[in-house]
Amino acid sequence: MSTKSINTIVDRRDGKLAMAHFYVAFIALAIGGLAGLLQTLVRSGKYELPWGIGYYQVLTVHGVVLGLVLTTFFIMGFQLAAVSRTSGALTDKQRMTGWIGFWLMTIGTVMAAVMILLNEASVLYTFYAPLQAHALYYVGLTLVIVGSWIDGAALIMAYASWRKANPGKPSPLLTFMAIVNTLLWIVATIGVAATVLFQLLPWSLGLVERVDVLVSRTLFWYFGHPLVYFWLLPAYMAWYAIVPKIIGGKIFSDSLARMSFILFLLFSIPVGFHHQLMEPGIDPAWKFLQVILTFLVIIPSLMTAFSLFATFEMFGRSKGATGLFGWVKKLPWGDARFAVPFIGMLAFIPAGAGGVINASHQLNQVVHNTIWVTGHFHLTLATSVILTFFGISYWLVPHLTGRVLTKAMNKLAIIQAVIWAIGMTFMSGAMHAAGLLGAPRRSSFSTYGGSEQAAEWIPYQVAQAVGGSILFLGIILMLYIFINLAFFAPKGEQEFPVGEVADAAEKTPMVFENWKLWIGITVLLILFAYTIPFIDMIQNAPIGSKGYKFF
Ligand code: HAS
Ligand code: CU
Repeated sequence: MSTKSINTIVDRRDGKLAMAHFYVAFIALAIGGLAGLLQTLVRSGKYELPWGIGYYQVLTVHGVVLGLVLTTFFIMGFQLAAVSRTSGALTDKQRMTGWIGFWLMTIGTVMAAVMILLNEASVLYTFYAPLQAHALYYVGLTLVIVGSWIDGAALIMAYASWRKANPGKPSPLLTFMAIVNTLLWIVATIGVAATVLFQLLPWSLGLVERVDVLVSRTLFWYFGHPLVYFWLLPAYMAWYAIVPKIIGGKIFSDSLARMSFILFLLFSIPVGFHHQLMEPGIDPAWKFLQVILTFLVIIPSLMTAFSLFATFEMFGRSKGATGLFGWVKKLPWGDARFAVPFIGMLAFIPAGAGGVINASHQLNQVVHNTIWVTGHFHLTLATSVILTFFGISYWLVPHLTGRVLTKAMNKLAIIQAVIWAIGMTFMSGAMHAAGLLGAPRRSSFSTYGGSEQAAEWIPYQVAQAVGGSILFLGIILMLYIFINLAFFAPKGEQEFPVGEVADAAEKTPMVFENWKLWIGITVLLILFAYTIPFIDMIQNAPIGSKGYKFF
């Protein structure tokens, strides 16, 4: 028996906590979006930054603020709201824990941001050693992570009280998914916390002179790959559990959804080497193993695609659709809550295909460190994931502020997504193409001494600036809609949609909640994939590198 009442609305006090996260996220969108525009303009070769601002400083702002800050804050806010909605209001203690997490993350963000603005930390969002930032930059990022752990603790506490009150029952799907993502995040962030606390921080404080670059990069990518699934899974939460309700259909299978999330927990982490395929110092046999594991982590995404097609088709046919693709016409194209995330899904087909290319060792030799990779993550993160986050905001923000998404805003939201898709087609398309011609990533404009090959890239860089400008227009529209929904839209009740499972689906088995089993296998896989290569690195360690500051 449940001791907490489960409402169809998020408790007002939990709503405030979630909204606090969203304010930071959308401020980050404004700052990071402006930085992105400036970068594409600089790279076109037609514009120079004023007041001595450096390209790499702006690039660091862009990556940190959008890749790390916007995402973490939005995800934590969304997960808090989703757990409160599906498992009942947080207790005072849980909510207080959430606020402590929020403030720690915010203080950390401000510290890191100040250091970047002072040009003390132009080391990009991956902060690869031997580039060395000011110690406060590392402290700031550590606080963001510790804060996110405390936010995560609030979620886990809420889940535990639901389980206690409902013995023997599977937890609500959205709560379950938020918990898997939180566990994934906690296991993954241990890697980045280790390199920051034990390597980068003592080194930037001058306590040690040298840093082992390979160890640091390995710990970073142990975290860096699951990081991308930490971004993706909240989008999948919406695709699996919310979009079916919005279209008026059913979730194809609760068990399949849970299974795919568990597979992400198992296979997200032991694959970091696919970011280090071109690096010396790692035995090719271990790279090969991690590439195989990478191909295993593609399976839950293919399961997701299958399940989405099934949901859409079942719904269309129930409305009388016939033929192979007749169901496409029955989908509610005029509803931004559906159409915007759908554009994200569509983008994920080429985006995911690009990922499979990256993961293939020989093809990685062609694309690694070229701007192709930048094109890849602007399709995955900056289109599929972010358009889904925008789509979530269109109902969640008014739900939390007691307002409604008006017809006019709904229309603007669809226009926003179309603008985004056009801008990204130019920008990401040009990045992919230029990457295949060898154009490097993480680099400012250069003619490379008048080289003929570099001249070939310039038209694509101009196309990127065109795309970047269109995208910036999209950001302004998004901020306008967000401010409207948070402060000015008419008062009313906006639904928080939660899907129901199709009648024909199998009953959900309890094995999915056997955390000892899943975390056990996760740890075993990590040990299997990383122990021997890690021992190799330490036993054959070079003397290490001094820090470099090129800014
Ligand atoms: Fe990636 C580099 C491999 C997915 C993000 N990736 C990056 C970086 C980022 C990133 C940020 O193996 C750069 C990091 C840096 O700064 O260096 N990636 C993959 C693979 C996948 C993948 C195998 N990446 C993502 C996602 C990201 C993301 C998701 C963010 C959210 N990635 C790599 C590799 C590198 C890399 C290498 C290193 C490159 C290098 O050399 O540096 C897979 O997870 C992709 C699987 C996805 C699919 C698609 C399934 C499709 C679905 C949509 C269905 C659509 C429907 C609608 C139903 C197989 C689910 C259709 C309806 C109709 C009517 C048609
Ligand atoms: Cu990866």
